[in-house]
Amino acid sequence: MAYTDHIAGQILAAHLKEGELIPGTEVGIDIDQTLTQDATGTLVYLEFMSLGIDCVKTSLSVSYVDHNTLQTGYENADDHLFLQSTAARYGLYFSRPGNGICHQVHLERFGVPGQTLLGSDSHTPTAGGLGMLAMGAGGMDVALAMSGVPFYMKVPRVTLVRLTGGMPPWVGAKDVILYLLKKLSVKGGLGKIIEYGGPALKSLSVPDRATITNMGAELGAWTSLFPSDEVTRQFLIAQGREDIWTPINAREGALYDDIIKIDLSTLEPLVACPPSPDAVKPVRELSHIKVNQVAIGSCTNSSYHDLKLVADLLRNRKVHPEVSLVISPGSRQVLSMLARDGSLADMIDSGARILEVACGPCIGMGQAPSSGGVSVRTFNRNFTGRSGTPDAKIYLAGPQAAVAAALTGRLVHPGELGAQQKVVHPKRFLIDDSMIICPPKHPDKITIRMGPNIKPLPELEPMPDSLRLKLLLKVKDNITTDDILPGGAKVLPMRSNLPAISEFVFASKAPGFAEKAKIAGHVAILGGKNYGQGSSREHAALAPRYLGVMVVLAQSFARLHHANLINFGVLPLVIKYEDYGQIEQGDILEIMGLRKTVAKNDELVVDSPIRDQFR
Ligand code: MIC
Ligand code: SF4
Repeated sequence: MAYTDHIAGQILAAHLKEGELIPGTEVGIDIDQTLTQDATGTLVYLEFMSLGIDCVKTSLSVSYVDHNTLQTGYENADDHLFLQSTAARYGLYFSRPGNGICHQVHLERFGVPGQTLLGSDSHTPTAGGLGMLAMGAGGMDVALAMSGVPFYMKVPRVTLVRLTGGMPPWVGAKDVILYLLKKLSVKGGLGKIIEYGGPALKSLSVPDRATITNMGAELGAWTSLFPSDEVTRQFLIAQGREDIWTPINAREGALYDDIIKIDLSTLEPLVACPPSPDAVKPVRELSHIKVNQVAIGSCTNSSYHDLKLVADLLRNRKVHPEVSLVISPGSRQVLSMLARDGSLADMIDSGARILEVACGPCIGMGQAPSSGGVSVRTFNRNFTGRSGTPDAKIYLAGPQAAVAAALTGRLVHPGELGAQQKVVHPKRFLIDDSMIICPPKHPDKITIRMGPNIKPLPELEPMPDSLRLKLLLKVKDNITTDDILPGGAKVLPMRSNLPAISEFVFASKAPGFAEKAKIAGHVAILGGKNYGQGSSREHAALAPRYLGVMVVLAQSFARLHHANLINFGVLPLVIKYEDYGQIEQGDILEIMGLRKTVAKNDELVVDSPIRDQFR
């Protein structure tokens, strides 16, 4: 059986530019579409400009504004203008602030089954819900893809998740992915594509599928994929885009590296406990937990279907007096439809606080919980500090359990709300693309608008052949990019200003890191397993590099961060478990003959003048 029998293999084969489809080997693939969002996008377009290309070479590229929408100073507003002008200048579509979260809008308006999508955001795999091979990447890789260069990746192994049975009441798509996270952990998808199949597929709508592929990012997988079938076709008809539908299915007898079977009828409502998306427990075991805040939205659970369900559950009920319920719809299409069918009024009447159509609290753009507060969120990440409150406890749940928490003030089984209503999928979504600006006829006449917040890319010194490094920080397993470089309303506006943002490197895990690094000269960091999990933000590689971090040693790296480290000249070195125990914070490390060894892909010797030798 060939690699090209499953869906992943079929799409990869159709886009293969270089190499052979043998798992573990490197191939170059053609990218049809790209997406960027504002928090990573400013750097992407600075990088694209430095390539000297006149116009994007992809069949479609979209620049979204959805993260940095809180305008407490001029910075974010200036960045929006820069992004709007670069989109026009280089032939991209521009989705204006207020139009929605990139992944939700892309699914609604742009995704194409069977095509490839590369996005400067780790949740780009959301479009896998449409049968699109969609992957997150560092901004530099996206800039190169926009200039027509293939995307280089190691051919992934492919896991099949075979779905059977029907979901019991109060169970939803979020519980499917939470179940998988519990089973596989945040490292379980490394080096893999997760493909879905089985007879229960037809009971999962495209938004349901997109919830699952979205949070597949938390498994560490390259991406997740659903077939393109009749369900996909119906969704595209309702979006007025049936002309781009093509069927894609795994061939009879396709062979997978492994198969996981899930009988949906055995699932129950689940919740991920702080501080990791894989710390999953049944909600019924958590009913002793009192809740202060509930946040509904994010690219995981903010479709029309999810929010209609929320509104139906809130109708004629009131939010618990000790809970603040905030709702951020995923797109303008969703919000406008909720407004028209009365759902928005049901939400408002219940006491919900309606937020802007954007990422919002998911990336700490406002709505930080109270000190030590408990927040139940329909989002995909609950890393420490990401909410903006370092000691808040964040639980991740589906919309049903989130509403139950908002109404009762506790983490309870949503069955406590009575019988579950059924939400009917719309035959036709409201289509109005007026907040998407098309590329102009004469892009060469566009002037790029660079406010004072946009600083040019720094010149970095080339990697020397030998290095003497101070190991400034030793950390444990699963260090996130939020630990390395936090998000939030205070730090995110500085994404286009490297000197300013670098002051926040490891700000909460190791206060004073930036200061110490600046005086230490060349610096190394030691991590455990899965170093750099989470976001695609290349700032988490570039800002430490700017401070002098030349080498990161770890037992293993998350894929996106590993690529970003290489792109910005930081050497990611994989070390053995035994060596991790022997290296201590404060050690001096020496590496000789670096260039030749790296070029030959050989083992590097790291010496410690005071301690033993590490390999
Ligand atoms: C996230 O969810 O962490 C983000 C913010 O969307 C990031 C991108 C970024 O850091 O700008 C991601 O997931 O890649
Ligand atoms: Fe935005 Fe949150 Fe989705 Fe990241 S995970 S794209 S911050 S909604």
